[in-house]
Amino acid sequence: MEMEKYNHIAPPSPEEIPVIDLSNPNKDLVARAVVKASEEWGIFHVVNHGIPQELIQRLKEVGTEFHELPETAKKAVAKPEDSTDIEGYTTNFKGWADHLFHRIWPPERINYSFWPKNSPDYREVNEEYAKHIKKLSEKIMEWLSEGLGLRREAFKEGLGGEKVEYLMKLIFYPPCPDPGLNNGAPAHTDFNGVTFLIANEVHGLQAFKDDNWIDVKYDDSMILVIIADQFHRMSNGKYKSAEHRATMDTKKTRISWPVFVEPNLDQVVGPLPELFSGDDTAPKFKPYAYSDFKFHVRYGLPLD
Ligand SMILES: O=C(O)CCC(=O)C(=O)O
Repeated sequence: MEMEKYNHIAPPSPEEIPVIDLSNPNKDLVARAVVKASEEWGIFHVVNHGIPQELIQRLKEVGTEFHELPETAKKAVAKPEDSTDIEGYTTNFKGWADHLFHRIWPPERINYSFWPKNSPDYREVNEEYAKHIKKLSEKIMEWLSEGLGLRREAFKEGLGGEKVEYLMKLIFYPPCPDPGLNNGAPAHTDFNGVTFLIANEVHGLQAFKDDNWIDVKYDDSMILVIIADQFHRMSNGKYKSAEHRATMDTKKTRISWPVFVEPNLDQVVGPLPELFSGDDTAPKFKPYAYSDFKFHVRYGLPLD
């Protein structure tokens, strides 16, 4: 959800985004750290997440190779002009950036015509990454469910179960002579359930907390987890949908690879009904079909 009012460059705050080590054998401690970070920040890093470093490196390489192709070659996966779907390559889609979207899960929703053919490994690497991200995402959903006292399947089921979609977005932010002029990605929260992000060595992502923009610092060992609007609503507001934005570098191209975990367009998502059994807490949000939710936000219509 975009929030233009915050679209200014403010001095960063010294606070640091939480880093959670998923290899800690005390899984209760890990689960509690994930829940706390989701309640207080809505954004956190995970390390020792089980996704092989080499796979992440290959994912970045095949994406960077695509970026380095001539513009005419990139048009092979262009988003068709009459398309009502999001998949495909667009330039200056929004802000100072080029984007390539393609789904990586579930298999029946994959359209390989939007997957670049420049690298023979592109498909294998992305398919492998999809399996790992799905596993990580489902683990985090289990912890978030249990953190609310629910069955561990509650979040996944609420988002659509086996129909949950994983949307890869490659974002290329070219160098910008005056980063103050334009933000690569204006301040917003994500529409979907949860987002997993990696990026190249050029930093630029910032998160908004307690009236400050905080620089998101990362290294290759980290995957950034961003709690988004649907998880905020499913948890009846307990988990925070993190506002964030991307600034640009004056000299280098920044590339990021967020994967958006989202309901399919027909899935109706709202506060999880199990939250309201037995006490007098009332739902704070109305349920919406995901397509309808996006429509409301995009056109600034009141939601609740
Ligand atoms: O490029 C980034 O680091 C952030 C991208 C982002 O916020 C988005 O695509 O929603």
